[in-house]
Amino acid sequence: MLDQRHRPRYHFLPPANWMNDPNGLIQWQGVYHLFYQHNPHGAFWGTMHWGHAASRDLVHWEHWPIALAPTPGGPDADGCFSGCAVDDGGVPTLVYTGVSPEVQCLATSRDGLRTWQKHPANPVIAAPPPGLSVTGFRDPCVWREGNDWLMALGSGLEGMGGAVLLYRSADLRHWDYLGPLCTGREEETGAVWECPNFFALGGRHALITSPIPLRRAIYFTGRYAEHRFTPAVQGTVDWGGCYYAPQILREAGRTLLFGWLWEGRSPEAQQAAGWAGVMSLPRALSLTADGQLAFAPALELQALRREPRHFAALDLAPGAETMLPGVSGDSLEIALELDPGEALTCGLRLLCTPDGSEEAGIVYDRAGGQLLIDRARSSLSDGVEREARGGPLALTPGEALRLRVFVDRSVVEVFANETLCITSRVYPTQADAMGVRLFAQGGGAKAWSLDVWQMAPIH
Ligand code: DQQ
Repeated sequence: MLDQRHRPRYHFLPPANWMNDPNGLIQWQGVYHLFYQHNPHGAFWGTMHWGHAASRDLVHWEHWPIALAPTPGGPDADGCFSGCAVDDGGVPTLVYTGVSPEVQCLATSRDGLRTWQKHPANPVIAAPPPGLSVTGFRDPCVWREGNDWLMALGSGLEGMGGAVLLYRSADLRHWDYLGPLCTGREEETGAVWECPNFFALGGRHALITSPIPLRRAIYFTGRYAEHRFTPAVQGTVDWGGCYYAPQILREAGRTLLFGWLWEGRSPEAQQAAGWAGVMSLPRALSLTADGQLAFAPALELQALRREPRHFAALDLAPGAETMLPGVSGDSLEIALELDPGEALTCGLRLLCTPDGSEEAGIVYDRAGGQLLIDRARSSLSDGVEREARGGPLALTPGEALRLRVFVDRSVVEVFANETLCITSRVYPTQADAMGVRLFAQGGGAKAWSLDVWQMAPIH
């Protein structure tokens, strides 16, 4: 029943049915735990549960029993929405949103995160602050600050814009509202800020949130003092049009980010496939000198590399397509260092049929100062997304285009020159849509180095 043609082989996804946001990411006694919004009843959004998986290496995941299910008659009767996990003095604790209405709830585990007991006095926050007219009240992000627990809650203020509300508690069970941590203007950054993550990074603070209706995750970096966050820099976490509601995983010396990759095909096709939604690869976050977020695929992913192929100093003639002999596949990692030279556009084509009737392009567009995934010919099916997606990338003179590209059947994740990520979905129809080519147009370019690996499956 599960459509194998487009089902990723080294990205995490549940055995079947629907997945959306990553939830409750935590490392516990050497094991990574990944929870996720899950509908066990079908490949469509509804009856939100928390699915659960665990990993020792961030790459291979074992499916664990569902962690949270709606309790009939309870404050989460209509769904266990997104939230986080914390270590409450040795007790694993989930903090999540119950609906409807949106209220905040707790659950704890006494058997090593396997089963979860809901706090009898749920909800622990039963209503928005009096006098505040909110457009959302969900997705708690909780952290320790001195002797306090602090909670950032995704919200929006009627007629104003997205907001993160800040609460404080001594015991995770009784919460006081401190005020807005940060607010946005609706015309700039949307009406409701879903799934906030607030954390220290590189001597500053960062807020990552997913605003309605932007359909992408954005970030701010700036200063945090006296329970207020003042953004100085704003950016986009991923420009590919399918990456949403990411959550951080904090560990000693490293902050990782996982995001939900939604489908680019119709609800009917998703249900026919029997699954919908993929988890992004984990990416490590850092801060550039000018306050932007920088992204790098987690080092652990290198464990999946097989059959290395290396090419050096390939001259790309204008208008020519450079085939890579012996390179093909739909589960690949590609690392490319490309000097755009005189080319107007240059880059890679992936998932190419030999006759070129299907292919997806990763295109550097010099005049436009952008990097795009060109999906116009990525599928002969007209029932799937095929519009181009991309973001700004202005290379300075002499600067090479540096790409890490992860192809996994219907997922393409692109990391470019540290600060730009483009993750998109593609659905080729032909069995031989497996080729990789390089190209340059309007002038010559040079690939200084190109490495390609087959990626081992994790399922
Ligand atoms: N998904 C959850 C909400 C969250 C949204 C519900 C973001 O908690 O705001 O499935 O994708």
